[in-house]
Amino acid sequence: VNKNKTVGVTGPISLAEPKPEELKLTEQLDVYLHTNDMYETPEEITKRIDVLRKIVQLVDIWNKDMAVAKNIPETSNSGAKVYTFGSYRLGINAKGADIDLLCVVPRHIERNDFFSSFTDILRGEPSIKNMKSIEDAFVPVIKMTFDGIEIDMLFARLALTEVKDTQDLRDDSILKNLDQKCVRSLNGCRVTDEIMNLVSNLESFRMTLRAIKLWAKRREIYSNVLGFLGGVSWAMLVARVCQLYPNATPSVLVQKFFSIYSQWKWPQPVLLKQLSESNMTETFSSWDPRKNLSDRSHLMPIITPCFPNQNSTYNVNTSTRDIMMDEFKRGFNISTEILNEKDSWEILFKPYDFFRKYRHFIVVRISSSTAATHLEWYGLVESKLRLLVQKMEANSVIKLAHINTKAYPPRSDSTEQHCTQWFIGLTFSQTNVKVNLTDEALYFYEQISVALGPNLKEGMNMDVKYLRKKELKNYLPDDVL
Ligand code: 3AT
Ligand code: MN
Ligand code: MN
Repeated sequence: VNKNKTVGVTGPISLAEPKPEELKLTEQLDVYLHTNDMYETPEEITKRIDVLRKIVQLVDIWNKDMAVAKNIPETSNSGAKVYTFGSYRLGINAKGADIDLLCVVPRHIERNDFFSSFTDILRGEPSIKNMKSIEDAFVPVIKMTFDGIEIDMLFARLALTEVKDTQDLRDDSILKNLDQKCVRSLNGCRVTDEIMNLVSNLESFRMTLRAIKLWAKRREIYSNVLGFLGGVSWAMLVARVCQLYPNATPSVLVQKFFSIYSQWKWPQPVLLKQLSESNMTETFSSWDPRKNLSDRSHLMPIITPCFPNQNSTYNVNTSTRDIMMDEFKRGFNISTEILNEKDSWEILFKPYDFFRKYRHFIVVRISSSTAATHLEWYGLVESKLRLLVQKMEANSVIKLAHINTKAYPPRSDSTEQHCTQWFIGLTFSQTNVKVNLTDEALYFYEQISVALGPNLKEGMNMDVKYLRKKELKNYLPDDVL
């Protein structure tokens, strides 16, 4: 650890070294994280390495095939290389997490080859189940389960004749002449690598991030698609705290995290370094509220540290921001008590008691005739739920609309086989109001039907309904309430 390295847009707030009590609290935190599935066993770690090795072997087979098909002499750098990103690359993956991979190829191999000849090779591998290639997505991806481990595999084609083992993906010049899909696919890797580069004490960063991720999941505020924050945003928030307190131990970093973000003057952005300068700004637009009107409406900007800089939190709305700010304040109070040895860690990680917190709810209930249709239907409805929340927020009668990040199955006595329910907790700005949310529901139906377009399948059903607290028991499985 280089203790004098300055990283970040401003210098550190404190260089204080940990005190013995703080180290003891860090140890207790680590025990808590271990007993709550935030670490894998040595066997699980070995299994991941095995799976990765097998994937690289399959890529090597493909490389040989490609050399022949493209009539290119096969050298060690002529084929595809596999990079990891996401939580596995950060070294913080919990039990059961996926592995995020990026396949980087030289210019003679095309995306089309990845989604045809490479997927053919994957199909021949008996350890691979549930393979799904999604070629026409915003970020094309092959999803699969390899020996029980979920894999997301992206693809990027560089404008180079060779990809060397030492190729650093953080180098901006590799983006030149790439198509948008490749730039987006490279982005995950570039961001993960740059975050790690911008933090001086990786071990402290990792433990703190594991703690914050567990806390965010327990408090129901971990979900990019629903308007809360996803893994990359949480990682950047923690990284910034590590920059400000480079020598602090995780018990202190957790408390500083809450202290800083409970007082943060949003929409002031969180930055890990100055916005990147580039001569490619014409081709790839970076987040910049001085230039782009739309960037000015972002409520909680947390900006990725490489070009093109992006706001990782554009889904945040005023309800989700207020909910997260309340959680930061709660976290600050409790973690301060913990540092004063008046509370224990488990208080901080107490699950959010969603169904007791509200008296009024909206249930969005979907069902499908087959499992395959349901997967598609689920993804589509989930990706639009924040629009319903936003619409409800715009209604002056509603003070807060809180979407629960967990989706629930129906009661065991339900006749529907493929069914999912989401719940929104409501508070009103006046008492004794007569609620009529028909407009909001209609708006949501319309958004869904526009998004579905011609993909509407028979057996896709949806129902949006207002519920009082006492009606929840007719919808939720017994063990939830
Ligand atoms: P987990 O441990 O997997 O829960 P993670 O941080 O690895 O945490 P993900 O696997 O969901 O989270 O995402 C890893 C990265 O993949 C983050 C982002 O750069 C990219 N990514 C995730 N979801 C999408 C998406 N829908 N479209 C494009 N990129 C995505
Ligand atoms: Mn992941
Ligand atoms: Mn993933």
